[in-house]
Amino acid sequence: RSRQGFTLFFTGLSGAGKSTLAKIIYAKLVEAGGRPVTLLDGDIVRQHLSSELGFSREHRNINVNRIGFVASEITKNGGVAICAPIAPYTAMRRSAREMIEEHGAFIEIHVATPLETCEDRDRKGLYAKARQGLIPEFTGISDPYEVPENPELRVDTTGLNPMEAAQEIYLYLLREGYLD
Ligand code: GGZ
Repeated sequence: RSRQGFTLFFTGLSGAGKSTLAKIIYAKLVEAGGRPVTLLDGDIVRQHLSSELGFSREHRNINVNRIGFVASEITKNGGVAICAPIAPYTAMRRSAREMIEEHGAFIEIHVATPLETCEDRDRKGLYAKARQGLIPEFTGISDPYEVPENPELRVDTTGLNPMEAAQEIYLYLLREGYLD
């Protein structure tokens, strides 16, 4: 495993903590040295790679496929790709996995913070807007999130601070030999 690249694929609701965890892990992996690390954060991807897309199932599929493709290229070249889309459908996560596992490991991390917690936090005010019907097809409110059945890792950030949650992920990578 020490030579192959891998992809960390965070999935979960808006506000679950995906970006925060992805950024911490990114910094840790950069600091640890070794393989080049690329962060494909949801915001950045939506801005630079998928700016024309909305949130219909079809558009989400296209978005997650693009992320999967870029991550598979990075993985193929021995790098680490860190992705953090909502990726609400099992089928889209499966196709990303299939694409990436041709070249290296796919580590799916379900950020399983419950809707209730995400909605309480509502850091961007999106849940309030979605409840008012101002954002159609909002994941968890008026659009589905299919819970991953067999992720490599599941973290719930409800009772943990982000550093602690990131540490769990880091320890997993160590234990599984990804950081040798
Ligand atoms: C879900 C939406 C929506 C709708 C805008 N549903 O918390 P955020 O704001 O910063 O992250 C969410 C982001 C989700 O984009 P993704 O590319 O990760 O989604 S997917 O994987 O399904 O393609 C949220 C914001 O965009 N946002 N409208 N209707 N999230």
